[in-house]
Amino acid sequence: MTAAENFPPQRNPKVVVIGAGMTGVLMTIKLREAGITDVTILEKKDRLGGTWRENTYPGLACDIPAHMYTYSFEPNPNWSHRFAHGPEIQKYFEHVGRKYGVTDRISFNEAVTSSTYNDGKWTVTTSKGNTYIADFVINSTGILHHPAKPNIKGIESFEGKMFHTAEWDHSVSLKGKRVGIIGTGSTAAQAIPEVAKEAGHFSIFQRTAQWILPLGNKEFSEEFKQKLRDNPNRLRRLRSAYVWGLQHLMTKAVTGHQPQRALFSAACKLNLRFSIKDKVLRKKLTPDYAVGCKRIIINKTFYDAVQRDNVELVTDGITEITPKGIRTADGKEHELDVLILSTGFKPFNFMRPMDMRGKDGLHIDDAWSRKIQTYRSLFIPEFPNSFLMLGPNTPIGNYSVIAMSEVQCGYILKVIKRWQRGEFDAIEPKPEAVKAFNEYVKAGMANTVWVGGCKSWYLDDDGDPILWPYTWKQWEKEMEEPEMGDFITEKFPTKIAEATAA
Ligand code: N01
Repeated sequence: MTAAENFPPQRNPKVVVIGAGMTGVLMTIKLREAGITDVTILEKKDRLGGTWRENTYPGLACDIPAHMYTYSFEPNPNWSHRFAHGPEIQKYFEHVGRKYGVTDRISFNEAVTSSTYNDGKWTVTTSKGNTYIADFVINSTGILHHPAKPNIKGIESFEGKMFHTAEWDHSVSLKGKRVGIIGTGSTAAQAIPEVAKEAGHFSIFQRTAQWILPLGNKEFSEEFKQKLRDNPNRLRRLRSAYVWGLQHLMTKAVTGHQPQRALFSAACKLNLRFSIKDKVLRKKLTPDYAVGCKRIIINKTFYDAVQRDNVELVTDGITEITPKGIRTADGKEHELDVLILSTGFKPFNFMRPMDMRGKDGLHIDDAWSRKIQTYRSLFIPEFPNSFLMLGPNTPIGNYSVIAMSEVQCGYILKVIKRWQRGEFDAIEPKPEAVKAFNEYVKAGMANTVWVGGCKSWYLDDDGDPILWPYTWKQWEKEMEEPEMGDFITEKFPTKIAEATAA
């Protein structure tokens, strides 16, 4: 550690954290641990938890092993299953929020309406009519929170009940009803087995088949949990084993490492071959793209569900939605009482529709009108002192977003620490650094499986994946220390005087 690093911080920045999901809670804890006390955390809803608060569909679970899907500083020996269910994860975040004194500091039901930058300061306004002035804004607004509803002819004419999986209507009973679901992605694969148990007749409208890795959701015994409680080393080892598995198998499989790719490919293909006996059904369920191109679905109940007597897999394209149901390309009308849209999310919205303006009034929609690009996922060019947690090219392919947020959090704190020392008042990436970063990311994409012949939410309009194309280790290493040569920094004399006077 250098002498400068030992020097006590001289300025206490005002920080606004937007969103109290997994990343916002984490960021608030870490800012406060770093001695940064002037932190405002704004949450549009009445509870923390983000995606785990929003999504309540039956079967909701996390496909990352629970002992790894935890903050590194708050391990949990009490997980009930290998892949924790949604309500249990929500409870975990609520527990962390209380334990670390975050919950009481969150301003709930306060949505940010605008954030505007001017000379080293952000002015943030909210739905409650409040205005906050901040030195830094941390956008912890999540990735998949804007449901994408399909633009299918006649959708507004449907006379039954219709809802998106992220807006599940629990007042609607499915018991004995004619239910339809559009989509067969990660969400649908979890919801379908549960809906199939309830529905009278269940039609699954599949546009594209998915590869499925058959990992069962083991329930942990009380005895096992007690052993983990009694022995924190055992809990650490379990977590490390999952970390190793995901880093060396899963993330390598999707980023161009052939042995791992072959392993996952074989596992998914054998799963399909041995789970589906009927050749016609198997053909319908066979994807025509490489394993991993779309997010690999981890599931052991989907194939059983599609083979139930009350379930029909419809692969003829949807031509329209009628008042009574769905019409497919073969002319058949599938009559439905309830239509579930499991049609995914708009992944490129990030913090929008917030009215966000950077230097010289530049609107975020204009900054990103041609292409969404950042520097190191966190910095939006011309939006100084603003960070975007889990931004584009964060390595999201089948890895824990908590681990990603922790790395990004460490990086942000290092930048803020330099501000505290008075090295600058404003920081943004140089245009050439943004260009170089995006070229570097793009260069790695050719080796990945995401460009393996499928359409997915991983790809932007140019067909460029928004993921990280290299290994997790490489990302972690590159995120260790901000490369200050990549930034434009500014000082504002009046601001320094103000801070010193304070
Ligand atoms: O959404 P998706 P998701 N007509 O975009 C279909 C995370 N997640 O909510 O493949 C007909 O993957 C679409 O068809 P196609 C995870 O990161 C995590 O399932 O485009 N069909 C597809 O089948 C995941 O990747 C967990 O041809 C239409 C489906 O709808 C992400 O969320 C659990 C259509 C959308 O699939 C999104 O998953 C759940 C149309 N007009 C989710 N429009 C964890 O366990 C769309 N489709 C951590």
